[in-house]
Amino acid sequence: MKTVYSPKHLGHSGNVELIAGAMVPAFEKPSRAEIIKARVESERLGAIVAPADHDLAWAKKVHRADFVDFLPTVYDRWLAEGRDGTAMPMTWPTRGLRGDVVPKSTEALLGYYSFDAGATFVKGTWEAIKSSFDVALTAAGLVKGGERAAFALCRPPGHHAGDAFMGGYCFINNAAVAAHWFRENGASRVSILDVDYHHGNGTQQIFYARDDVQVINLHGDPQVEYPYFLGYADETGEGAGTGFNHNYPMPFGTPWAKWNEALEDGCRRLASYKPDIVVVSLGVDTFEKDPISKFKLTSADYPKIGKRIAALGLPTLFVMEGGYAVDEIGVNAVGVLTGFEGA
Ligand code: SP5
Ligand code: ZN
Repeated sequence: MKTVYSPKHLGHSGNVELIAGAMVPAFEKPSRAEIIKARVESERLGAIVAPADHDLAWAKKVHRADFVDFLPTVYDRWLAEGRDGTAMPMTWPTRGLRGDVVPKSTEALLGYYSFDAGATFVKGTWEAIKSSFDVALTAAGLVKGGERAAFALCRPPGHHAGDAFMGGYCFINNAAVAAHWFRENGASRVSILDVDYHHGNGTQQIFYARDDVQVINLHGDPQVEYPYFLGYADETGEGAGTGFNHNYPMPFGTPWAKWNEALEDGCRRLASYKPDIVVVSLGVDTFEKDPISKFKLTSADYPKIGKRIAALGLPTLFVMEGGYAVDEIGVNAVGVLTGFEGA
């Protein structure tokens, strides 16, 4: 399969993050995508192609226009207010505060448009966000054009970003943009299978009331794992979307055998929905050595994920999400793809 990749992600670099009470270099860093790209090359997965420029109108189909329009302005505004370094929010309009006012300060707007402090900006961040969006839509175009599968090597990731909020290293929800694009380009139904360790709260929120995009999420139990406030098993959709959202929260320490039971059940539900396309939110932070996660998958398990997805027999778009064990991220992410190809 082809991989779509842009070097523009490299400008989203040098960010710091606040984790467990300490400021540290961000776990979501450029070497992640570079190591995956190198593994795509050494495994000869297929050609690596550059993305084409796409209109942000496609982002505005799943995100609020004012949110999308804010993103390119953030870092210049941050500098204009006399700051430098990593731009991040530190105040949020939670219960008891005014959710209806739109302040002027950049820090306040960052809080207005986010749910945590994890989506941070440096000078090259917007260009990286835009390139990641272009990568997803270019890869979607390959699948629409008849390829069995394509790999969108997106960075930054997207699945925590909702209609008008960023967070968790995510800004534009690349998988959601692609899924909606498929809907407007010939697909009647699209399934999103999110195998990242963290619940894809943004993806769930975007499609929660829709019956034309099914969302299946396998993840750490939100009672004890980020993003904490969404991803419970009783969240099954609302209105027309009732019955089209499925969550599989799992405890710390979950090994392949248990995780695979959830994958099987998710794939069974997916197949019975009879989608025209599958979009896989591909995170490999389920890995046993992931520095911020607590599942126990091994490198040998990732090809099995790909093989199971291939058995669905559907056109498939893989969209890169998380995975922070950088030394093994190439082996694990590309392992899913070679497992898919070999099946
Ligand atoms: C795309 C993606 O994978 N985003 C993940 C964002 C996670 N951010 C919060 C992580 C909190 C981890 N807490 C455990 C700390 C262990 N030292
Ligand atoms: Zn994750």
